[in-house]
Amino acid sequence: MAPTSRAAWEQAYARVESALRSAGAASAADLPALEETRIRFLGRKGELTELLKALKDLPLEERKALGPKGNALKESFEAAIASRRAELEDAGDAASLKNETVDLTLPALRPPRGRLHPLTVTLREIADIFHRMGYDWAEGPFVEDERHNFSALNFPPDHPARDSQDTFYLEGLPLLLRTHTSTVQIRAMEASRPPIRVVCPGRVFRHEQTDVTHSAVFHQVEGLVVDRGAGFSDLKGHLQTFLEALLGRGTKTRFRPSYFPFVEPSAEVDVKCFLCPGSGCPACKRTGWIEILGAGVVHPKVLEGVGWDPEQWSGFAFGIGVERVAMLLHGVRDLRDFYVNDLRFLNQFDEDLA
Ligand code: 2NL
Repeated sequence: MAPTSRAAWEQAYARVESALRSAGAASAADLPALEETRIRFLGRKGELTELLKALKDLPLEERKALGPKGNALKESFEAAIASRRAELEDAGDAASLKNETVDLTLPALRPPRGRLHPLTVTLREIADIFHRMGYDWAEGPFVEDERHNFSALNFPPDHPARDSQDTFYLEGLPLLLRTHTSTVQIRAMEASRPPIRVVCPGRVFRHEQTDVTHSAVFHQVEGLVVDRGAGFSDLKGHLQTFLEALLGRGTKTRFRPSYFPFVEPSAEVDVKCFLCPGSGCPACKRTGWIEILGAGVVHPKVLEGVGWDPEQWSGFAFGIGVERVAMLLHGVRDLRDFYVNDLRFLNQFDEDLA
């Protein structure tokens, strides 16, 4: 029943105030209980709401006297609700943070990590061995002139390697893509004076069809030593040292006569097959020997061509195919696997490159 007199309203006020005190906004156990209490008193039909509504039925003078009292009660209740709500919300945040703690003892996620291409690793491995043997490292341009690629290396003007069947020429220019890194050794000689001991690693280009052992783009490490009295026995010693460092101590080698226009005498070097016990396998084509590089004593014409006196200076040189070495070291059967960047292939080199 809505109170219609001042005394009745004050009685109702006392009841509501006492109920508020015993309901204890400040002691609500959780947010739903707090909301229930709020609605009980301040909902549309709440006890405090009704008390305030009842003011309108009182005479103006009494309304003026009692209104502030009712409003003060409402405001203090609202303040109590708000402060308890803040308390409960903070406690909730703390509890959920507790569930989100980080276990610092868990192993870390391993971030995906890039690594070097197997050809890069092989090229560096080869060049590093020569570096330890006192060789410098030199690089040069892919685009070359005929002189550095052919003439300075004693290729006669009608040599078939000069043909556009075998060499990529730049359209309308007297330039080509180098077919070996000997060009860099010519440049190194032109730029300095003897003695010299240098390796020239890099990419080379030949106009040929791609198959399991050939590619139009491949990589070489060439080496050159020029010194007083340097000759074939020094070549044999350096290559034996290199091949034992690359393939293991006691590696057996064999030098067979060969021909390259820029060296004389000239040889192809084989190593005892390390994949079969000498009985013959596909890698050694059933011969028990694997061809690994070409080499020879620098032709006097090559020294003369760069203005070095072949009466005073002599030297030796060699050329190593990086793809061929990488295939032998890792048992890769198809050279094209190196160029397609198939991760199923590349990931197999994980351990080597760790
Ligand atoms: C091969 C053969 C060879 C050379 C490269 C060379 C460089 C100069 C002078 C003389 Cl500047 N020679 N390089 C010599 C012999 C063989 O490579 O079959 N490489 C895969």
